[in-house]
Amino acid sequence: MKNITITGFRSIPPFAMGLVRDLRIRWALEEAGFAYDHHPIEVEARNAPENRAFHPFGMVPAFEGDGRRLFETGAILLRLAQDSEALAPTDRDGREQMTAWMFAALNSVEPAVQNVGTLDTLLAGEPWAAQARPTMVQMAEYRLGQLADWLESREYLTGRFTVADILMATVLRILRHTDIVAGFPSLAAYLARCEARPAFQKALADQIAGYAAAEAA
Ligand SMILES: N[C@@H](CCC(=O)N[C@@H](CS)C(=O)NCC(=O)O)C(=O)O
Repeated sequence: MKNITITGFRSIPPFAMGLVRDLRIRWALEEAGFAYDHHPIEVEARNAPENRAFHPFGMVPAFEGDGRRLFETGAILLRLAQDSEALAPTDRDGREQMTAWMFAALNSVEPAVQNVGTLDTLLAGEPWAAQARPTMVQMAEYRLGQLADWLESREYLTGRFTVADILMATVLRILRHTDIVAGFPSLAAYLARCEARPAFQKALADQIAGYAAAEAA
């Protein structure tokens, strides 16, 4: 794939650094060895017409490759997976299992995890936040416990590394300010395994360097 551009935010508060979802795409691109341009946009300008034309919800990341545009990290990763065996198996069953785990990360795990993340950050000042938190944590732990069982005997979600692991690991990272993941040894080991990958380290370093450069400018 050629002429790849992804969007991200130019600068963000420290609590969100290393969590903004362009990291998912940067990581996949590093795993695949695809060069790309990063197009930073101001958070405040995310709903400007040119940004909404690229991403209907004014979010990041948006993606362009080979002259074709796409949004939603799951869809972008599926597309990248078509072009790189580093990101996905080539057999039909392997692809189907990978796709199932992509949906599981985005649809079954991320909402429960994101509830806790949002409560602890954007909603932390609300008077009812402390009251709601134990229930939100309990709901996240219920789902994470099931995931931990699955990962007890597996290195990666489908046995080998795929884009599903990029989604799941970045979902788990949303809880990095808590000790929730550490409470599940197989999950903590899985996350550490994913984060130790050189492609992840490079993607993270590049994202953080982008924020530092914006701050210095
Ligand atoms: N489901 C979307 C979520 C993207 C998303 O939540 N992006 C955040 C940054 S990590 C964003 O742009 N938020 C701005 C907003 O919601 O207006 C995806 O996976 O691509």
